[in-house]
Amino acid sequence: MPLPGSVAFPATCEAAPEGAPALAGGDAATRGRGVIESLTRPGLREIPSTWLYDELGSVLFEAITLLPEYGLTRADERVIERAAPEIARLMGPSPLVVELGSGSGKKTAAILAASLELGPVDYTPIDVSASALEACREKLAEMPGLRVFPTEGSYLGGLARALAHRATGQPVLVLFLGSTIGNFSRRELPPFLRRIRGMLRERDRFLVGADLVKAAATLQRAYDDPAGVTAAFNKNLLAHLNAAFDGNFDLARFAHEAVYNEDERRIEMYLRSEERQTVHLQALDLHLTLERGERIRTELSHKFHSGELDALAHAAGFLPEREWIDAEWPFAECLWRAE
Ligand code: AVI
Repeated sequence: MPLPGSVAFPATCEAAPEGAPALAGGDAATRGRGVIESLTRPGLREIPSTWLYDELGSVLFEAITLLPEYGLTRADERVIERAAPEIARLMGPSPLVVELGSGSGKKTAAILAASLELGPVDYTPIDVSASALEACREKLAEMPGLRVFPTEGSYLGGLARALAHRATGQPVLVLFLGSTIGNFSRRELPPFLRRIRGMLRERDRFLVGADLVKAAATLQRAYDDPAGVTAAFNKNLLAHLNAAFDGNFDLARFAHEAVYNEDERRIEMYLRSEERQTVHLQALDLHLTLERGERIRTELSHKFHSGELDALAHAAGFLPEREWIDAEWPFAECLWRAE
């Protein structure tokens, strides 16, 4: 990322939630099996959304965050800026801040700066992208009193490694920003949150950013922008598969589709086959015949109600402590305390 900066790989390893981003690295064979299983699933062809993020995919995602139609990232940044002093105060001096899917660490600077007013801070950005971590380290290198420990890998594996280095009594703040929680299926999100909680100690905190429900037309434009950046981001997933598995997906024969599913309160992204075609992924020994109009689902992006977020916190063993909402683009930053 997310990626969100760069979100990572995938739905098939470590906990394997359907449609979930960045849970794990995983070896090539495991990743390949995941692709075969999801692409050939009867009734719903799917490719885990983590395949959206290779080097170009991460750059395209960064471009999405600048689109006038995609208000999410700017809302996230605004709320964090506003909430940072209070979060720092609640955490107290010298915390360990761990960020899941840090990307370039742009949003986090406000929290770190507020915390540094109270004393030194340890910061562990976790991301699957080495280049994003390097950018993050460079960006934050100038902050006096900040020690940065970039960790390449999955969310949960990276968090376990970061926590192994916490000093005695050091308070921990885990950040999960940018509404990456929305990219998990509703079924798989609660166990993921419980696993995070299980790794924390009482009074540690978890800051979660979540995009809220808003007008369907607004969401539709955000995920199907007129400049076609999201379409390029979506189609690049096929190029990523081609490169990984010696495939021959022809991107020109697919169309980007983003639909807001009101019942499920989520954007669903698809790639629609524009004609009947057979695709070959040689390294997987997979021949795939797609009918004209047949769709492959590539991402879910859930939108939340604020009460629903509180329920998720309680179910995972957290106490919702504070919530900040952006006035311009409904987006919530939730601070949950482990209890
Ligand atoms: C990373 N994630 C929170 C983004 C979202 O809004 O669900 C990914 C994205 N997909 C299309 N546009 C942005």
